[in-house]
Amino acid sequence: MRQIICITCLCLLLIDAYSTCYVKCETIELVKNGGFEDGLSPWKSFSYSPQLLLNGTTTDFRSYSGNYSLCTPTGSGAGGAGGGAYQYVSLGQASNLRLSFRVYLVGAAGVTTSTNIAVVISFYSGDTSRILAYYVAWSKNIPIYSDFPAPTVNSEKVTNILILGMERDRWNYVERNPEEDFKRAYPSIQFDTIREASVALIAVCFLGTGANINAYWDDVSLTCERVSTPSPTVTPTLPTSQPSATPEPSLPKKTAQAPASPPPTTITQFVTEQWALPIALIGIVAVAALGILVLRRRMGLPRVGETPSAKPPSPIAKHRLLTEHEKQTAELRAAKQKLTRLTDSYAGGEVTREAYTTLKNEYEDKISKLEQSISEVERQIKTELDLLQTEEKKIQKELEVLEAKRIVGEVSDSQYQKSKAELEERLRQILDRKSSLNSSGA
Ligand SMILES: [Ca+2]
Repeated sequence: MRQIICITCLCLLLIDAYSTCYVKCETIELVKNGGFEDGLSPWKSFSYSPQLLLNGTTTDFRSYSGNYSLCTPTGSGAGGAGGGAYQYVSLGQASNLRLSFRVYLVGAAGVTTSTNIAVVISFYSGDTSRILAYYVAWSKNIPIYSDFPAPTVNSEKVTNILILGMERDRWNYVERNPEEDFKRAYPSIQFDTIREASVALIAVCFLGTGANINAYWDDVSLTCERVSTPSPTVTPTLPTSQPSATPEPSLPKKTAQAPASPPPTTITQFVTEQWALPIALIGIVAVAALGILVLRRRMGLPRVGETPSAKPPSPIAKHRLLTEHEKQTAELRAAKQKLTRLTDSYAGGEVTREAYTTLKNEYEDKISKLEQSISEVERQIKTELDLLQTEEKKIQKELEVLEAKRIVGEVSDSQYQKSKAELEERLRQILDRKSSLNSSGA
C-alpha cells in the first residue's frame, strides 16, 4: 500500500514540478474557507437589523460538501430582519474572475413577496467602489440595503442581477463571470484598476411572514488567473543578467502574495534543467511522509508520539428554533401575567376603565401575535424533526443493507468498516440535531 502511495506521489510530483516550470498562468482561489469547514474565519458575520440579531452562522445541519455550510437566517421584521457573512479578498492583478457557489434555498427563490437573498460583491479602486448584487431571490421593490436601488433598478454604483432557475429546498449551483458582468455594468471603469473586493452572502426578510426562508451556502469560490513565477525558492539564485520585473508605478501597494511577472523563457528552461530534479526529490520525501501519515490516520493509527484517546463528545448546541421558541414562550408568559395583574388592578379599582381598556387591547394583541408566532416556530421544529426522522430511518436501512452485504461477502472487511463508520457518523449528527430540537414540546 505504501509503495502504491509513494509511486502515485512521485508521478504527481513530477507532473507538478514540470508544470510549475512551464505553466505561466495559474488559477488562484481568492476566497478563504469558502466551504465553511473551518468555522467562520475569515468570514465576518453580521446582522441586518440591530434590533433582531440574526448573524450568519456555520451549521452542520446541511452541507453540500464536507460537514458544514453557512446559514443566513431571516426573521420577521417590517424593516428587514436577517443576516449574513462577508470577507475581503485581494484581487491584485487578477484576470478571468470566476464566481461560483452552492446555495440551498428554504422556501424562497426567484421573485418573492418579501425576501432578498444575494451574493453582493463590492469592488474597490482607490476611494471608489462599484457593486454587483447577484440575487437568488428578490422582492422586486425592496432594496437589499437601504442605500441600494430597488432590485429591478440599477444605479451608478450598484448593478442588480437576478439569477434565474433557482429551485427551493435543494442545492443550486451558480457560476458567474464577475469580470464580464462588471465590464458590462460599468464600461467607463477599467477593471484592471480594481485591486480589492469584498464578498458578502446575505438573506433578509422584510415582512412579518414568520416563514422559514433561510438560505444555506457552501463552496463559495472566487478564482482568478494570475501570471505565476516558476519557483519562489530558487528565484534568488537565478542569473541576474535579466532584471526582475518591477511593479508599475501607477499601481497601488501590492499585497504580499501578489506574484511577480514571469521571467523570460531562457530562465524558465534554466530552472527546468537545473532544479526540477532536486525539487522533485525533496518533494517526494515530503509527500511520501505525508502519505504515510494520512494512511496511518485513515487506518485509525495514532501519530508518532500521540496517545490514542477517545474523542470527547462535543456539547450539543441548542437549535436556533428552540431558542426562539423558549424566548417567545417566556414573552407570552410575561404578557399573560401582566394581563392578569391589569385585570386584578382594574377589579380592585386601582386602574381607570380607559387605561384598562387601552392596555388590555395592547396585551391581547401581543398575546395573539406571540401565540401565532410560537405555533409557526413549532411547525418549523416539527418539519425539521420529520426530516431528521426520515433521514435517520434511511441511514438505519443503509446500515442493515451494509450488514447483509458483509454477510454475503459483497463488501470487503475494510470497505464494510469504512462505510459503517461513515453511516454511524451521519447518524450521530442527525441524533445530535434531534436532541438540539427535542425539549421544545413541539
Ligand atoms: Ca462545506
